[in-house]
Amino acid sequence: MMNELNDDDLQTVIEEVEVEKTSRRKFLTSTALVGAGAAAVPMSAAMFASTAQAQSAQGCEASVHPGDLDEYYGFWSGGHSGEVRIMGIPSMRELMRIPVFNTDSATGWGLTNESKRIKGDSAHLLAGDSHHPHMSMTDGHYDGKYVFINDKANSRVARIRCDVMKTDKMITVPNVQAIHGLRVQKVPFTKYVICNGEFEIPMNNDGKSSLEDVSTYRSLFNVIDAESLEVAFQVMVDGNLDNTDADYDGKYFASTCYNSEMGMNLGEMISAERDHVVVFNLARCEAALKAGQYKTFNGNQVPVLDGRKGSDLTRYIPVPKSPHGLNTSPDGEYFVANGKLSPTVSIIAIAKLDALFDDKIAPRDAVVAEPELGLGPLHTAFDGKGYAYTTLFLDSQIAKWNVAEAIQHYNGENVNYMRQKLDVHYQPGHNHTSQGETRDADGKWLVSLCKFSKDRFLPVGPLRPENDQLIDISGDVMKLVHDGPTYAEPHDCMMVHRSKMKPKKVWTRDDPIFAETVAMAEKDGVNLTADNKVIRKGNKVTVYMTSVAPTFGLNEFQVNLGDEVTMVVTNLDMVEDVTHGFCMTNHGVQMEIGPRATASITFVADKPGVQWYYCNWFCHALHMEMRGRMLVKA
Ligand code: K7E
Ligand code: CUA
Repeated sequence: MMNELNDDDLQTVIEEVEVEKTSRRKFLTSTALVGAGAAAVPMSAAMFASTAQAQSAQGCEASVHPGDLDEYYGFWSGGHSGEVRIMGIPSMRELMRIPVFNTDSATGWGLTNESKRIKGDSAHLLAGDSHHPHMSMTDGHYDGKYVFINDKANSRVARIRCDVMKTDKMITVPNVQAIHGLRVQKVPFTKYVICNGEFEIPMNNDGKSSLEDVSTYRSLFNVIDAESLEVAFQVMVDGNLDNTDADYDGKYFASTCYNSEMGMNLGEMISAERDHVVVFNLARCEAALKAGQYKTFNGNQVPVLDGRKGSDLTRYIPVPKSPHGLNTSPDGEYFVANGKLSPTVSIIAIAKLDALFDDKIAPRDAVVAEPELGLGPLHTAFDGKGYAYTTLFLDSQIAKWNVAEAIQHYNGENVNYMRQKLDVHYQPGHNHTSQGETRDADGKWLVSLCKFSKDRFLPVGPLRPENDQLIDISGDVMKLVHDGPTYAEPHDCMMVHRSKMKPKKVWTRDDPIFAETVAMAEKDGVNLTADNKVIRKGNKVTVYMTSVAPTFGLNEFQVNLGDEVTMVVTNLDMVEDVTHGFCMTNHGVQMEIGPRATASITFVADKPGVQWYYCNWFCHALHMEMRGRMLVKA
């Protein structure tokens, strides 16, 4: 085993990596060669097949043949596209997109009445910036139930129901601006979703209190009930918050804080040598809440606890310098804060936090190591075998290091905790290991979400894709096995074994996502799975219509110019994979109606004459014929 690498071994590893790089370059100049270096090259289907053989000969399992299923579901954020994507791992095939904070033309997300109800007070917002998708857990294991995701752009949190892979709840978090880091309580179960308010603002941000007095600006840590998606409470802190994670004991949450200086421009924000990690004591927060020790702001009822320096609810652990990622090791031992402007990460021993909250040790005594890894450490992932993998943004590398040995080194022992530095392409932000944020970290795959692809793909104009790289970490040496171009901007991802997931194949008629629409039909005396009816109330017209491939229940219906029309379409097909669409031409009206689902959309019939509607999800050989006329009388 190469588990204990000495310096010479490390040199060998580095040389191997160099050889790989060189052979890749050769490959690029002589296309006839499908050689050893091919594993690191963007692959065509043919190359995929031929390297698959080469790889299986080496025992690498990166290839998934046509028709074969992936071992893991990956949930990728879509950054400022506002969506979430489902990837298959290890194939890196994009399996599905889940519109969340964006507006989606194919599914009608943001346009349908059901999606508008879910978006609630932010139904009018058409854009978002999704960063951190994380799955609910039970006892530190993914439970396949929900994925939660933040919207930095509009201070929102949304929930995706994993049985149907659709967004089913959304909240705009009050009293904060820019929800950034988001994670879930891991133990005993995900009662709470935790997330950080990043930008600091006056607590009563009504434009009447001082706008200039920066000392009154605060940011808040937010604790959200995972079932109701309501804010349970918020905690006021000093500085602003960046990323966060939870322990495996159900006791503590921790967040990195950059800009402890409370600077309002770049120079001020990065002047201090140290910022901090804020640790939140959940039991003490809940007790303070119960005891009524909170205030409210901005005219809403959300309780805000005071967790500023000196509070009993929090501890501030100084770490260098503008730390970014915060990651809990899957053995539950450590919080790791990634230094960003410092070449180090800071390892905080969770076992010492009880003593810290009892004031038996000083904050810095909770730091048990500060290994130097390279330039720009942003995020760290774990393999469950004692190794950590840290992205080095400036070095464009992943550093693999041994956690226990980093601690020994900090204690003065002469050990080399660094195992390998692997070039990635280029400038990685987040990385994530298969199930690495749970007790089931299995040390098989590492994904590096590289912010720049530069020369890795055919040029596509000034705007280039990013590059999500798949790295095999099952052996002693990390091996890059796949490049995956992505559109803006997966910040973060997580990978869950397929055994944990139980997605439905068709909708059930009692699904809460369209329950309100069903209730409306009942009030109108309409049986959605049987009736086709037009109901007029004043100038509001509701059209109830079934769909069975390849026909709609109504070939035509009539309205008056200027009527407000609500289409309620129910898909009666029971066949898996037969989704219908409804599109009213020239009206910007489109939506998906999945098998056994109901969907509705409202618009104004503002064009006279014959207006064709059609099915825009390919459902049948006679899909083109699946259409009808709205007759609009002027
Ligand atoms: Cu891009 Cu997690 Cu928002 Cu780091 S964050 S890179
Ligand atoms: Cu129904 Cu296409």
